[in-house]
Amino acid sequence: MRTNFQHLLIHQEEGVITITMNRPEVLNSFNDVMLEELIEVVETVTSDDSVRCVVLTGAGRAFGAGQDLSGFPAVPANGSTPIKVSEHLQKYHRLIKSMRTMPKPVVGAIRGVAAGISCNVALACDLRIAADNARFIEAFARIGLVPDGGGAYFLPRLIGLGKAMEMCLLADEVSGPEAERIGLVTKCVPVEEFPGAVAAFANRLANGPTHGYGLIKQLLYKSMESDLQASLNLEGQLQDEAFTTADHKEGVTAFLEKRQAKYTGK
Ligand code: LHQ
Repeated sequence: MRTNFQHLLIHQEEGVITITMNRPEVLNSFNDVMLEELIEVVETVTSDDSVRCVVLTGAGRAFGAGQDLSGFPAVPANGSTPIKVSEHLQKYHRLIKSMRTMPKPVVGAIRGVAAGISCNVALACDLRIAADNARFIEAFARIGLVPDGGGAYFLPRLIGLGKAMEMCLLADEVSGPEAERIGLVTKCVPVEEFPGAVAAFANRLANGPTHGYGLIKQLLYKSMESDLQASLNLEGQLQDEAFTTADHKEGVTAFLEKRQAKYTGK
C-alpha cells in the first residue's frame, strides 16, 4: 500500500494500522483530497491480511471539524448551477459503508473536537476511545443543515432517540466523560494517557480472533436491520464459518490447556 499521502499519515505496527487525518491548521476538516485518500486507504486495508485492527485519528488538537466550509460554497455564484450536495455526499457514503463492512475492527481515537461529518465518521467506527478533552458536536443545525454522513442512523442506535435528538437539534458539545457516560464511546481517558491507551486497546483487538471479529461485525450490523428469524439464520451461517477457523480451535485448546490463546486471525 502506498503511504505518500497529501493529507494522511499512515503508520503500521504489527497488526495495527493507524490512519491520521492530517490537516491540523483547519482541525482536519475534510477537503476532497483527504476524503478520497481516506477512501483509498480504507478500501486497501480491507483486503490486507497483515492489518488486523484499524485506528482512525486526527493530527494536532482535533479529530476533525467536518466538511471544510471554506472550500464548499454555501451560496452558488451568480448564475451558476447550485451544487448538488447529495452527489458530494456519495463519497462519504462510500467511506462509511467500507468502514462498516470491513471484516476487522475499526477504532475511532478522538482527541479534541469531532464536529459535523467528522463526528459521524467517528460514529461509523466500530468502537471509539476518547480523550477527556474530546468534544462531540453534531454541528449541522448550527448552520441550518441536517446531520449527514450516517449520523441520523448511527446516533439513535448508539445512545437512543431522545439523546440523539438532543445532540442534533441543540448542536451542543458532548464532552469525552459525558460521551462515555451515555455510551457514545467505549472509554474516556485523560489526554496525557491517550496515545498509550489507544495503542493498548488496538493491540488487544489486533491480537484477538480477528476472523471471528469480522463475523461478529457482520452479525450485529445485519441484526440491527432484520427480524429475529433472519438474525438467527445468519447466526447459524456465521457460526458454521467461525467453527472451522484455526482461531476457534486455538481458543478451545488454550482453554483446556489453561494457557493464554495465541490467535492468528485465521
Ligand atoms: C475550519 C473548519 C471547517 C474550514 C474549523 N472548515 N475551516 C457535508 C457536505 C457538504 C456541505 C456541507 O456539510 C457537510 C457536512 C458537515 O460537516 S457540515 C459541518 C461543518 N463543520 C462545522 O460546521 C464546524 C465548523 N467549525 C467550528 O464550529 C469550530 O471550528 C469548532 C467548534 C469545530 C472548533 O472551535 P475552536 O476550537 O474554537 O477552533 P476554531 O474555530 O478557532 O478553528 C481553528 C481553525 O480551524 C480556524 O482557522 P483560523 O485560520 O482562524 O485559525 C477555523 O476557521 C478552522 N476551521 N473548522 N469545518
